Amino acid sequence: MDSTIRQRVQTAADAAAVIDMHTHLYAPAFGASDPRMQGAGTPLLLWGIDELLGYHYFVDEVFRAARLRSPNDALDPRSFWTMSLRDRADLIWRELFVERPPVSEACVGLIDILVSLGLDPDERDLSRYRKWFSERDLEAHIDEVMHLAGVRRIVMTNEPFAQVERAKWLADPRALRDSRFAPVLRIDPIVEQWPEACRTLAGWGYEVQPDLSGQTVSEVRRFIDEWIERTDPVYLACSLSPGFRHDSESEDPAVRSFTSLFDTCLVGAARDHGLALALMIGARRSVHPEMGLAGDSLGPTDNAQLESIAHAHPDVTFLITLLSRENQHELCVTARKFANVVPFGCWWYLNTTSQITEITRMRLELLGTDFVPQHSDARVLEQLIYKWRQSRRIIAACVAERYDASQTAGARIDDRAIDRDMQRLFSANFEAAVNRAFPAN
Ligand code: HDL
Ligand code: ZN
Repeated sequence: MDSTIRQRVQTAADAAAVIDMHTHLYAPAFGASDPRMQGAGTPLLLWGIDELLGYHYFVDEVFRAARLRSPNDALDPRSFWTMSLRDRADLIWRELFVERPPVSEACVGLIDILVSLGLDPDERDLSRYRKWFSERDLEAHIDEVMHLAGVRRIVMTNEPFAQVERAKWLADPRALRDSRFAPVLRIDPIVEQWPEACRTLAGWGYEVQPDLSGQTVSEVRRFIDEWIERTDPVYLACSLSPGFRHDSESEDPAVRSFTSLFDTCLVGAARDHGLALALMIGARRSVHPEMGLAGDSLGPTDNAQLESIAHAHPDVTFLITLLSRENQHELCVTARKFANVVPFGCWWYLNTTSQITEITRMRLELLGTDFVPQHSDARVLEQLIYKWRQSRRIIAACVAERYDASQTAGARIDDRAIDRDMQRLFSANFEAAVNRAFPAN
């Protein structure tokens, strides 16, 4: 490959500010963890070394490392979760970073974060890191992390069914506004756990019945409308299990219920409010419940269901990310068939060097640059740094390969075109998909 094209693309990618369209980060007004007082309250914005090491990706990995190191006194989830966050962080640091070189994506990512923040990554224990974070001013720290990551807007995941967050929105929604963050209304329970969601909504005063009788559908829609009004989301979102079925004619009443709620309430609200609907499909929740957030797995979904939705609602934009590697090529083909399907991100277990490379190459070959290549899914603030450095590097390399093929065929590619493509991939395609501009702060 022409090395200058590779460098020209990397330079343009590094200069392209990112709108990170899916994270689990929150504006500090929602309540932030405090590195000086771990475990206090129920913070929504997580940051600092203990929260970074407490990330559920490391929980998976420390259980495996401990079991293979000493099979007879393997970690037990019950005792693990009785440990304080600091003790869990100490254990994870020792097992995954001191006893062995960091190798996994999450481990290498943490090293990248420490070095980017000017810290020595070879500490035997966490005391120096804890002291450094305890002396940080959070507001300035957020700005520095966003600058290091090249992120100009952090899109949140706001969950009205989550008690702590619900209380914050009901108290004073205006106090939660922060120009660095954008809200999203995430309403999985309505379509993933309807019986429980029905009980919760009834408790909040909505006239809803498990069998959708009476005013149920209009009342669910009222709930969604009220929360759209309250939060002003940039899109609606829900996660769907891999086995979901979209079929209003199904013999299965559960499928008919799902389809009715989905079409009338979620898609109906998206259409009426001019919002895109993000569908995150493929998570099999709590296959190992004792592991908490680390207990979720995945499964392949039936792409025909997604095509049924896209065909039934051509006037609604669907932002789609699938969790199974096996579904990625099908998603590209579905997106070719339905322009209202916008693939996004290399989600969760796909957010690795090998998978980001494979998926981005596939998308560029089949979709050109008409997709949103990545989101961070960051749960702890400083993760933005490594997740975006890695993704920018890989996405730029994949785009440079396509430019190289294009130039070899005879096309001429100038720097303005490269800059424009990088802007589209890292922000403008998302703005177009949600039909909303995000002015620079
Ligand atoms: O459902 C989701 O949005 C997933 O991203 C889960 O939050 C998952 O736990 C996660 O953090 N993946 O990276
Ligand atoms: Zn997520």
